[in-house]
Amino acid sequence: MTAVITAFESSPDKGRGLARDMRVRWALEEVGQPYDVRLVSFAEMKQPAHRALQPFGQIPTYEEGDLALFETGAIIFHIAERSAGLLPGDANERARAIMWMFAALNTVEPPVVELEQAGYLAEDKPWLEELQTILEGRARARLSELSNSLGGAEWLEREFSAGDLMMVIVLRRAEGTGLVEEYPNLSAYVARAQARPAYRRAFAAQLAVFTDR
Ligand code: GTB
Repeated sequence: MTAVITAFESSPDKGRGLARDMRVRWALEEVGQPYDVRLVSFAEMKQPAHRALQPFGQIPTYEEGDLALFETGAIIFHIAERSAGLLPGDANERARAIMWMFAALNTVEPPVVELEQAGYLAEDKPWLEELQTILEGRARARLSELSNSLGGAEWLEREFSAGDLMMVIVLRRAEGTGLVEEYPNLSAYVARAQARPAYRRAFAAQLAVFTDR
């Protein structure tokens, strides 16, 4: 049964691969699992039919046979658990790869997204600049800690895993802030992941949604 994911019919990022279907596409490409995509408009995402799949009215969703999932962490964990390529076979190494998935989602992504969102949620507020300085400091602290942890290694653990996939996607969300570039090992880490054939196929597929119309 071919999995079906949902993605923006018209992504605000214009195909830069920043919307969250990109991470699911990438995971599917890494394990070689074919998938179909159902594009949804903003209006459709808020309709009962889509909310039955995703209670918060968001993309992406994942459907496969009787199974319907939302939340990219859960979707990628599900994909990674069932096929080789994203989680190590050794139980302890597997646990650490999963730990990095959570670290990406719970520890690194929130300050990165808060910084990004301040710009438009508070764009007309006189205290915006002050807030941005605070949020930038918080995001920088996390990236600095991540940079120290990665050091000169190629990946977060011995081999590439779903933890790296999630972390790289989160770091890409900081694009345009210049923060990742402050840490050459993080920049190189992102570039290394982006050079993976699976990443390139996923990126091309989501870009085609934008360019093919
Ligand atoms: N925690 C959920 C998950 O990981 O699955 C979050 C899902 C989510 O945030 N989905 C967003 C969405 O559907 C799209 S990806 N938003 C519509 C809504 O909430 O009404 C977030 C996103 C959107 C656009 C850009 N961009 O243009 O750069 C980047 C990221």
